[in-house]
Amino acid sequence: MSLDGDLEFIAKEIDKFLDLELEVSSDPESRLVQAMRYSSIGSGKKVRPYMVYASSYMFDVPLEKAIKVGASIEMVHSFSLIHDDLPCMDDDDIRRGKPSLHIKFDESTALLAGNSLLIKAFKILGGKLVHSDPNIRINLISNLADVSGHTGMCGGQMIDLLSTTQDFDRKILQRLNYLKTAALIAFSCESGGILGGASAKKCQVLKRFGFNLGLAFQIVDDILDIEGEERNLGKRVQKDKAIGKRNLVSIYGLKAAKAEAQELIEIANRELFESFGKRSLKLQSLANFILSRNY
Ligand code: GRG
Repeated sequence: MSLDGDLEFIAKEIDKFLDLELEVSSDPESRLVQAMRYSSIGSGKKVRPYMVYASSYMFDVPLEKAIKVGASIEMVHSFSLIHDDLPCMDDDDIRRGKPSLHIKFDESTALLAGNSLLIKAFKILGGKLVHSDPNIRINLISNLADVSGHTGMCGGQMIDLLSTTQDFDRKILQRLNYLKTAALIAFSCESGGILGGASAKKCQVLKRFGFNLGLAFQIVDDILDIEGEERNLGKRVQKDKAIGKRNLVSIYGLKAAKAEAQELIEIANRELFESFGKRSLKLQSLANFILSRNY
């Protein structure tokens, strides 16, 4: 199947799974579930679940296990977008082509929906159907915690918030991208190896691929903030400059930033191919898509 077809298939499988997990009831609190569904089902590229699927494919991990892990990661990602859009963070009114959750619902519900998606992600990873070996489940849970909290995404968001008022150098901005974006992507790429019982060395190669891919992903995201179209991206553009946020693109310039993203993808794909050969082609085509994406 083509990458487009594959991506569409995985997005549908993730939506199906989330639809079952986030069941709306007649309970008085069901507005919260509706909010969780609004932000996680039926929109978004679902590239992180795709990374779980593509790395799982390399180790013959059954699809249903990859979908559960992919959905957990997507829930954490959706949480981060909901909170990122809040007025106290990036203050964005459009996300994934529709009103941000706090606009459609309200700020308090958005806060709770983000928290609940984050918590539900760990509940799913703890389930026996993810893997019969509890050590593997604990490994997945521990890794997801590391890349989501202060040692990952939240830590990166802290630097991001500070970057509007401080003149951070290239090294600190690289750390920002590493924590805020690349850590979760690295875990998504490594998770197929963990699920498939691959050696520590093989998992390390997948993780390294994911870090390079994640760093490129954020550079492309910052380039699209300058060159992209709101109707393709489904979110506001030209935001970073407007609020004086420094990032790697603003300090490198567009041309050098594009070259950097391309080099990161070339290194990532080369190293992956050297270790895994043709089995890694799905992950490699995703990497190429991330470099050339316009949404
Ligand atoms: C605990 C208050 C609190 C915050 C959570 C907000 C936050 C921590 C982290 C921000 C994470 C963030 C927004 C990172 C940027 C990563 C990024 C480039 C996201 C866009 O990902 P895509 O393009 O989006 O995959 P879709 O919509 O396709 O899923």
